[in-house]
Amino acid sequence: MRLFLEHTKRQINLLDGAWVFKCDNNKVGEIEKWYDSKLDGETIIVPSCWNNKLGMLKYEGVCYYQKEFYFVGGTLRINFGAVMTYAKVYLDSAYLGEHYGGFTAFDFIVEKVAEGYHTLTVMVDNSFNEISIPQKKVDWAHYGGITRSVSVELLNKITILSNKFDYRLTGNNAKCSFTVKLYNASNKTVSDKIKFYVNGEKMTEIKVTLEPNEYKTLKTKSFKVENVKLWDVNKPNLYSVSIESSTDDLFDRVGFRKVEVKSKKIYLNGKAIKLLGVNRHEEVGDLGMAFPPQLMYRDVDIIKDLNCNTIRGSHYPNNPVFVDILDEQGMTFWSEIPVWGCGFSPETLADERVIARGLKMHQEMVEQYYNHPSIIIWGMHNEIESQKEESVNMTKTFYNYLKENGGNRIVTYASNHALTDICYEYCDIICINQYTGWYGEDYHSWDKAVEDIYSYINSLGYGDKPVVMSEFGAAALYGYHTFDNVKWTEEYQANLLTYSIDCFMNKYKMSGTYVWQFSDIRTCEEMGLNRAREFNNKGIVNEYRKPKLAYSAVKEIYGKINRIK
Ligand code: ADA
Repeated sequence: MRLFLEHTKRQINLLDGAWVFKCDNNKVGEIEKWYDSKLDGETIIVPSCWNNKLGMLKYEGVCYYQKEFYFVGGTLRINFGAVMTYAKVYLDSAYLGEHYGGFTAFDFIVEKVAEGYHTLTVMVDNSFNEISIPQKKVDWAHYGGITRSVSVELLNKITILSNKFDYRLTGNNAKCSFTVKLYNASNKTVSDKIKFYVNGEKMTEIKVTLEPNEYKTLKTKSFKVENVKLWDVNKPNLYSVSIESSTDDLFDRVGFRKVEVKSKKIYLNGKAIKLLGVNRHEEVGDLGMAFPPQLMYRDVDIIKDLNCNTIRGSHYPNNPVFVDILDEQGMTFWSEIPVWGCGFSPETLADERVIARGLKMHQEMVEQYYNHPSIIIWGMHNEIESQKEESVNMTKTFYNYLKENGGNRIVTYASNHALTDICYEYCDIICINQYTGWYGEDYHSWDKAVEDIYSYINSLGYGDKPVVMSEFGAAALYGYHTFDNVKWTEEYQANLLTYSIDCFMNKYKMSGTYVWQFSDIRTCEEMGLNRAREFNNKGIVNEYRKPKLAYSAVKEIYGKINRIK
């Protein structure tokens, strides 16, 4: 699902709604071939997390999902928005394939499907092992299920499977090209003319001939779009781009903008920008990570009211609908993959299988989110042991891939080893997670801590890289107040955040801050007892978006910084 129609010619059947669901506690589903017959289960609504079924809050393991649908016959494409975390998919008992990774879309194309009723069965597994990404120790709840939309499509002759739109700006003139992946869905050779449009105006066309069921990736010759209106913070100028064959089309939206990093600063469209943001998990109350689109709008409204110009999608690719909203609201975004922190041992970080899996997640993220103008930062990983040799290969591999393939974006990672990190070579901006005043000393010692950070960075010769505080904050229990400045109160959190942001932005003129975090989120037992309610309580709103005192404190200081800029 997107905020606009991606296809007008293609016949699409959304399979959201009631599915049959059965928990496979004893892992007998594969042996008993549950995908081979009608699943004898209960009803679940897709998309959702199975954790909000009573009794399943902490379920980790396998469940089966099944749905019957009618298909007119021909070449079928099945799309999954996201399944947490591992999926094996069957159509009418035939195995179609698998996908690992809970936060990106995947699809299967099946040729020569007969007209009539068909059964789709999905085995979903959210358990962990030594090469899981993330690992079991992670600071969010272990959700499972089909968490984003599912659809089936009829593909007809030459279809357009994907579109990557590239441009290079000189002033307000853009030199552009499309790279498209085409597929011939018929069992005959087909010739066709593929037409490419920007805002409805035809820019170029290509004649193609594809053999039966052939895939082909094509890049158009470049063309100019003159006097473009740039996409910017609060100026979300979007252009519609589309590709058309005789039998299919594909629509997307792009924005023209330029991100640069030079002499300690981040520039958007030639102007230095201070990133004022929050970290946000795509998680809400009892619904977990199957986040309803209307509430996405509400979150963005709240975050705009907070005077932010950026959001970090901690710690995984967010629903494309959310990123569409940011595109059309002029809010910048940091998108990352769930290689999260202390769950990964140094050996795991060096494990080629983990690096390959992480790289695949980056590839999927780049392919699926490439055209979004709001994404100005790719995040490689978060709080890994980047002070240890074992992290270097992973960081370098991810960095090289993203620099080469990620488009005009900043590439970085969030380090919690500010004074010992050995990977700063592989990032465009240095991003620090540090909780002075919460886990560590008094927050009044931030000034010294920041000076130490700068002197370490300078000593390595990276003094020219902008520095951003990608996480800092304190927990506060919603509604817990005091006359004294003590931990867990709303007052303490508000005071700590005001002091910290003032120190980072006003005193040390850093390039940005991302408060940890926007809302309280459910977490897991592995995080231990300092997670009261088994929640990460560092939200400046609670899990139902009720504001804590810190909300108005951050709003005030971000508002003032915005005004002086
Ligand atoms: C880390 C981590 C967050 C969260 C935070 C905290 O910085 O990246 O996901 O766990 O710590 O609350 O301690």
